[in-house]
Amino acid sequence: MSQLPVRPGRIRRAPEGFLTPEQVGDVAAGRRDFLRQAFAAASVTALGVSAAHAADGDPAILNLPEHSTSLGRPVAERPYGLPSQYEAGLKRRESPGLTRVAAASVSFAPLQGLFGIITPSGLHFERHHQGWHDIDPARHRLMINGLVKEARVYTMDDLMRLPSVSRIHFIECGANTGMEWGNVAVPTVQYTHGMLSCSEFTGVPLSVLLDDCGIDMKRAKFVLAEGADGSSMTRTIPLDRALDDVIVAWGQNGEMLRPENGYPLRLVVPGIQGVSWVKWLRRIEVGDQPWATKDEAVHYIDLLPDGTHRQYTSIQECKSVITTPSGGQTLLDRGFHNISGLAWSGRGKIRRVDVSTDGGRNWRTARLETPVLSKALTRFNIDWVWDGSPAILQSRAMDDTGYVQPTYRQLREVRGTRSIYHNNAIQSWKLAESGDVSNVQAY
Ligand SMILES: Nc1nc2c(c(=O)[nH]1)N[C@H]1C(S)=C(S)[C@@H](COP(=O)(O)O)O[C@H]1N2
Ligand SMILES: [Mo]
Repeated sequence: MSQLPVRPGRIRRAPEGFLTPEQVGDVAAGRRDFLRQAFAAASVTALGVSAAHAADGDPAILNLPEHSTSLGRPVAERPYGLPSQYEAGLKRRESPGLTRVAAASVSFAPLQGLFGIITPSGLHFERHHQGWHDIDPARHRLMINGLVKEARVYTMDDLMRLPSVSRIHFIECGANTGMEWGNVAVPTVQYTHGMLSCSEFTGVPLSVLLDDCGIDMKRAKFVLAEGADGSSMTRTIPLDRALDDVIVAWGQNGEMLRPENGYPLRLVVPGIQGVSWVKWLRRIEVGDQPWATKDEAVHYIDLLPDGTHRQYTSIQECKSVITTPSGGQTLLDRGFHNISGLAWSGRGKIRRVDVSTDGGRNWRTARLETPVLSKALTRFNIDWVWDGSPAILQSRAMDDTGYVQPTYRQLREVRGTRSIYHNNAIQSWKLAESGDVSNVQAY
């Protein structure tokens, strides 16, 4: 603490979206008060504040609270652990009115409240075209057919005997940030960027299964992945990619997948938009041409300014966003603040993230926190002293191909303003003198 240029700033992180003022208050209490107390405690030593003064604002130090003098709760009272009651505001949220039925909808991950790069499984975003199911793994089967020497049907037991790998990868829906093409539409980073999550996935490489069935290498060019839900979710994947880093996964963050994320089996297609990560995976067909299914011929395509559509643009290009401070949050005073965010690229590793606090006129290079992994979220941080004047905060990522995340102006020149998918523009957060942070597109 004593290294800080001025005393730490305080932030009210109540960006939970469409909350009532009372609920916002609930969220602001809890962890944030805990932070404030921690800072107050640090200032006792670092800044030489008198113990008497500290005692006023910090009863937990000099007056022992009940939890310091009584017996705590027993082990295994909760056989499966849960977050603290004080973290109840941190949850997935639906965007009201976005879709007509909640079975064909999306819930967004609360990026503003997450640390590091791993998304807790219970907060992973959800996107279902026809609802989710909790499928009995004993009855689930995966079939591989088409241009193979021998079509096979695997049980979960068959699959889980095979050599497995564990890899950390992000998944981003191609429609993430899709509401913002023409104008600012939603208030918080949960809604602008929350169709994004990152987990450690465990499973068998698809190449192992294809090898097991013996691909007809002369004719095979593509595979089709099919889900077991009623949405007929089917996506074409080029064979070279299918043989590269695609995983048939059952594990997510050390345990089985959550039902909402495809339990007991899903496809992990690193770097590729979420729709190809077929959940409740039941079939892989090997073929010689793309299938042009509904989810690739008319959905998940890019409308261009001349009115034509571009198909099969499935790589999630390099992108980043500042998660703290972000829309809906309030800086409670000027002084030191840590600006923190996430960067990712479907083509590889993040090489660099620059941060501007003046709407893109000046840039400073942020610290990339380890690990920096290919096709995974990367956490960045940068120190900042807010002088109390209005500011526009932006982050701009570069990946290891040298590609630089575009501004809205640059992206719209190529893509227009009426697309839905693949918006990877630089996000701007406006910080007002009042300390309130809001979503803007001034640049
Ligand atoms: N079987 C099936 N797989 C599916 C979907 C679906 O509706 N059914 N939705 C897709 C879409 S559009 C996305 S963005 C991701 C979302 O994965 P998640 O719900 O685990 O976040 O799953 C994909 N896989
Ligand atoms: Mo999606």
